[in-house]
Amino acid sequence: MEIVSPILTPFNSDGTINKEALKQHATNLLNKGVDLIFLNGTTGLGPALSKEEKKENLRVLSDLSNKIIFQVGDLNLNNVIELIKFASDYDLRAIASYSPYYFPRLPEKWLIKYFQIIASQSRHPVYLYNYPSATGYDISAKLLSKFGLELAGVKDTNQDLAHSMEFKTTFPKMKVYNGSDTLAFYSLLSLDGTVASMSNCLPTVFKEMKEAVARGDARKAMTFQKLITSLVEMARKYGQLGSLYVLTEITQGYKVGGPRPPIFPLDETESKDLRTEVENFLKGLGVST
Ligand code: ELE
Repeated sequence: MEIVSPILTPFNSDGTINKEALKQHATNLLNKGVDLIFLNGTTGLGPALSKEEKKENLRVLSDLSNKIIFQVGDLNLNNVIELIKFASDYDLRAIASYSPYYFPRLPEKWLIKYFQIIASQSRHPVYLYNYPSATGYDISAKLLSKFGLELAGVKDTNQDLAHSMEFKTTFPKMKVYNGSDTLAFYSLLSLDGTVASMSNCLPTVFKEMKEAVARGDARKAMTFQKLITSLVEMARKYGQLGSLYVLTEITQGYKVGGPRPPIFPLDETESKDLRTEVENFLKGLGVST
């Protein structure tokens, strides 16, 4: 049972990556009980990072590399292969990729071919990052099975937990994580773990939820899930990706820079309103974050 944090990428106001903030944030998350870091994911603004920036993120976290799943997806397969080659010098947990996206009506065969090429190039285990609502393509257990493609793991970002569980029943050895914050408790309970964006700002809550699940205290674990879901709702009002930077600063007490447009930072009033709402909400609960 693992908590995987899709780490945000901290940007400076000039749009460059704030490397010190990234290092500090990753170290803090792991110290507080996060098991693995998912680098260059959606929360890390992966599709908006250049291949050089994706490499830079791994270089910055090279000391922690055995706790890293390195996301290499790109619409240019040459870039993907270059990132896989780059990653071969690091002792990673796995590499991962979302499917090609944007282009409509890609044949199933091409989608599978993309992952077959990745698997043939990587010396590390390969995890599928399946996020149908973002990519437009569902690389389901059925599709993998239809083409006989076996991968080492999957992060399935899907509101349908049964869809994630199907990977486990079809491929019993596959590591299966669900990527929805609102299903984190259920993912810890029934899969190999959760990849949850809110673990950026609530690492201790996730750790305590995992411990509650481990000792069979589902009721307690549910109280943590409710807290996580409430924060998701607060964050979504202002744009979840931008809000996470503010939430992390509020709960962790250090600055993690901001996002990079077109993922816009919250303006001053929005940040203040979010802070007030979150602080009031957390005050009554007496939980550590
Ligand atoms: C999730 C998104 C999913 C996290 C990543 C993640 O950032 O790489 O709102 O459930 O679609 O994919 O946070 O968010 P929802 O794995």
